[in-house]
Amino acid sequence: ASQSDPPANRPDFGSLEVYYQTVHRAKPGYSVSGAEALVRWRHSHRGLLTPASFIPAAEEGGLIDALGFWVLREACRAACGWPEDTFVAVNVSPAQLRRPNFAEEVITVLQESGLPPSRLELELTESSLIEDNLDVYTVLKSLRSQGVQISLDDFGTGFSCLSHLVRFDIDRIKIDRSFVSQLGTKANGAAIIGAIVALSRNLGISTTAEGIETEYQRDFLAALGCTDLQGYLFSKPVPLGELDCFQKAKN
Ligand code: G
Ligand code: G
Ligand code: MN
Ligand code: NA
Repeated sequence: ASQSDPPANRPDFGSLEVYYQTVHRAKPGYSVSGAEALVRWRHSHRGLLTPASFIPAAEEGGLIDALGFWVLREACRAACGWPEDTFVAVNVSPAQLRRPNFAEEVITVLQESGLPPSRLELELTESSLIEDNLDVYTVLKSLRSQGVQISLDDFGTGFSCLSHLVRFDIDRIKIDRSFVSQLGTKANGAAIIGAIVALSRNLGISTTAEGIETEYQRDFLAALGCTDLQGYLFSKPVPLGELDCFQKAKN
């Protein structure tokens, strides 16, 4: 490649890193059920940047597809080294779902990495589902028919249209940490989470409570019937090499 090539044509993601935050089964014993991939940008002057500071620019600049597939590839490769009963969750921007060949491209990445589709979970936001006209329905149906799991991130903060859960055959919802952080302080947090968990159980949908920072929150949510738990109490997002839980399981 010559130096005059526009950067967008040959994106260099050498400064990006994927961190992983574990997800734990509420029963038994908070064993690791999987991990969420969270991208970071190691900036030469500004240090380690979190996605909020560069994902919006990547979306606007048309780089989110390339970035998203780079993360997906890294995450699938990493998960091949983890126990077979664990998943890797990858966040997907609404713009990525609009690609006509999104489903086929995800399946190709899975095949190249050797990761079984059932071990990949794609985390969507509800705003992705609202853009009905873009045939997100067909894309998700195709992915699910091949075994890929679909979860709804930040559940409860957006439109939370309950019919989406059924129509799109969602496998999991992630209860936003703003509700979890209200536990023990505001009565509403517990009421909302209780309703979400009860509904999900009846629909056969798994629930991950996010942002658990205290033992009180952990025990309360496990007792409510959340299937999985995630948060700083268990682990912060860490580089792949620091995921001790999987290293021990492998030896
Ligand atoms: O890791 P952190 O808490 O800073 O993440 C902030 C947000 O960035 C999260 O809501 C997450 O969904 C999003 N995010 C993290 N990694 C990725 C990624 O690889 N792709 C997309 N589209 N979003 C991501
Ligand atoms: O929207 P999404 O769930 O993908 O965002 C994940 C972000 O939430 C990550 O940036 C991560 O750093 C942050 N996060 C994860 N667990 C906790 C927690 O227990 N407390 C707080 N304050 N943030 C958390
Ligand atoms: Mn997420
Ligand atoms: Na979230």
